[in-house]
Amino acid sequence: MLQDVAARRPPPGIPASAIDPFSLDFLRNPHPAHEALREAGPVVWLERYGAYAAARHAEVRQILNDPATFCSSRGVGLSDFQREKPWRPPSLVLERDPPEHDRARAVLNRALSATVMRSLRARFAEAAEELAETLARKGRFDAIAECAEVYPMMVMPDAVGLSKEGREHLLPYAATVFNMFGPDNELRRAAVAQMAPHVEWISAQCKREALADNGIGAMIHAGADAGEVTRQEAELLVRSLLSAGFDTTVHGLGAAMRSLAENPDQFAALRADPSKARAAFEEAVRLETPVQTFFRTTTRDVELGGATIGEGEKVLMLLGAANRDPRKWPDPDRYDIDRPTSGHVAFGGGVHMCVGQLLARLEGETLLAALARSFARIEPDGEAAPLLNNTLRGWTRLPVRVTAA
Ligand code: OVM
Repeated sequence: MLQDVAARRPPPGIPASAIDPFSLDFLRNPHPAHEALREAGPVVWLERYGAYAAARHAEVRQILNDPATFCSSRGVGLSDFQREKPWRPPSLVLERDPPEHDRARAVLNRALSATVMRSLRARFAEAAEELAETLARKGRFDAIAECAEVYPMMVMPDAVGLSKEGREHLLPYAATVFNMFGPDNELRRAAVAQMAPHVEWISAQCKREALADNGIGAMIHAGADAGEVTRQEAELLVRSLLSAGFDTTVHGLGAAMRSLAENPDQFAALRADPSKARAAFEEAVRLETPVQTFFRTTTRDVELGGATIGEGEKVLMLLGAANRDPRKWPDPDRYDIDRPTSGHVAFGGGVHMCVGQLLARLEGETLLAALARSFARIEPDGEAAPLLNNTLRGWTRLPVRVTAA
């Protein structure tokens, strides 16, 4: 198998790279390697995996906007579902192509619509205020364990309608899912070794009987009552929400807190005008890109970045690299809450663009506005520890010190 991959050569004109985007060194600090991959060319051959990679904004956009050529139904991790059995039944949205994708997507669109967000806003804002006040009194705390993980867990399980029992499975399950998109490395093997109890709890929570009858989970099951999807499909759509709706926002909120703590002028600008909270969150997800990568698989010969790629090839989209591409973003490494962030790919793009983006932004906006009102200052208070995950970028430790307003 490894020999197989090593023997494969890129077509003429495509630069080869020995960079491993799933190595621990890369994941600890991806920025130097992102730059190297962007500068190597519009498309790069990853020798280690026998796959292509796109690190520039223009090519990532082209891939996202052409789901017929760059398909998701063969898996959005390194594994090709045409050659390997998926580790769990494929997602009805993430791992499907139009037109089949669209019927399931419509059910999620409705359960995560602007109307539903309006019904959640008051409760989310209240929880954010409560947490921000507690943290302001505390003075020193870990922005991940005591804030970025706490806030979503205060509001989301209740909004979905989950049982009070077993909620501690949510974040480990999501971290597992995101590790499983990667290659067969130590992170993926460690994920496999500990996944069973999380997988079991999650599957049980997807059932209609396990969900409160007034939450987002029940709204998804209403799509089955209406005959839009089957009961079993509704369960898989709840699984999508539990896979993608928790860890992602933890790391989005963590990224925002880190960016604000490290850029006192930007926190001051947010304090001066808390209505910038939404923009401050959006710029943080551009800069840090909690979901760093997804693969696509080509369905035909296609021209990408001036070279031709054959059918059945895996192409890695380096979303985090595209979000710092200097061809697209002036001063790309700078956290600037007044920057126009439109066009960032932290939520992907095209038909698969994050179906939960309104929920993520609601969490980001309400939490950051509350922090801006409760804290006069926020600053780093020791060394942050990076999360090591095959897909997610974030921190496992982020000590900060705040002054109450
Ligand atoms: C899903 C799923 C899982 C992980 C991530 C994701 C970012 C979706 O099960 O549909 O989107």
